[in-house]
Amino acid sequence: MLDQLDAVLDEARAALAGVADEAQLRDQEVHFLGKKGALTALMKGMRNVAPADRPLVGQRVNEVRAEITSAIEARRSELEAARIAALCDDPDFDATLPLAGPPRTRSVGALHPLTQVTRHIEDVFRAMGFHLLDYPEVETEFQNFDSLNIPATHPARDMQDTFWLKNGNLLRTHTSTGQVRAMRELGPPFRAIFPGRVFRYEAVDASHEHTFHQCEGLMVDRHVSVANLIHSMKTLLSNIFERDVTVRLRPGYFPFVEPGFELDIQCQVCGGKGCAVCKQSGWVELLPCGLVHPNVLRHGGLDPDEWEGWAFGLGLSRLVMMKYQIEDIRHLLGGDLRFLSQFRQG
Ligand code: FA5
Repeated sequence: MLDQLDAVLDEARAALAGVADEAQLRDQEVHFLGKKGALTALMKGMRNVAPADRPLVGQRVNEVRAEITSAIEARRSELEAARIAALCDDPDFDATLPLAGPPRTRSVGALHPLTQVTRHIEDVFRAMGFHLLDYPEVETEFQNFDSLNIPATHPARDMQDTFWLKNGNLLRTHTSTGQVRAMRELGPPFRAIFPGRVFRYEAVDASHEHTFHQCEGLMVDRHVSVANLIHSMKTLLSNIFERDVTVRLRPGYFPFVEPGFELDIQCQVCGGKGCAVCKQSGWVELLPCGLVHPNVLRHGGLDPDEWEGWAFGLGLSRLVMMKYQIEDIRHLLGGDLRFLSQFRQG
């Protein structure tokens, strides 16, 4: 039995030396170590070995198996090294190409629909002489509330549920935080937009996210008018939708504007019939606005007897929903590529 084991080992070594590629190597692996292989066949003869000799023979079987296994691995490494060396010597070999399988198509990224619409808005307002500004998402309580005529005791603070940070700062609940910053930075007269992400601690549904996008518009001059504000908003909407959309203007209350308005758009998802997005009303709140409150101008370092302003706070995420008739706001930041790939351009 021991002689037979040595013979199998010698046979294996000779066979492995003659193996030319991985396929042949696998054949030999099966031939010597497989379930029906030479070593297994030998082991069946164990029952004929005298009981006293079995431990010794068993140990030798294990040694032979280990030696054949390591000889196979060594041969595998040699073959792989030889294959790579041959490739390196081949002048036609291109290491950047996939080695096997069908040719891969390159997947091309695309701008997120929110980014596309934001850029469109920026173009429209830049053409009308507006600055493009960018402000922090982490803000002070003063900037988010007090500077906008919303003192701590004001019930309007409850209108926007807030994510507070441990250090007393907060995640901005609206882009209006930039109003006073812009007044102080630019000095009047000026006109500016500041798009960005905002956060609210509120229940999420088809038209409400905890993280969404707004775009603030602000114009300060000696004399501004509601007519001018409405014209700017109409220009925005006609450029974005490139089709007629029905809107309505109604009075709205915000402590930082006086008078204040709400511009609603007829729901583009259901065509005004009523759905989950518009909560069966047929209308979606889109563009609150108004004339800047004198207290806000004062916080911006401006004399309200000398300067006037108008502002709007566009619900940018909702605008994207309306433009593309998206039936749930949660698709926007959900990260599902099947959804996003629909907005690939060109
Ligand atoms: C504001 O945030 C004011 N800062 C807007 C403003 C600016 C008024 C300047 C006057 C002058 P409001 O909370 O209504 O207002 O939000 C503005 C818009 O953001 C809404 O009309 C809506 O389109 C959108 N919006 C509000 N909450 C959510 C939400 N949870 N998810 C998605 N969009 C929202």
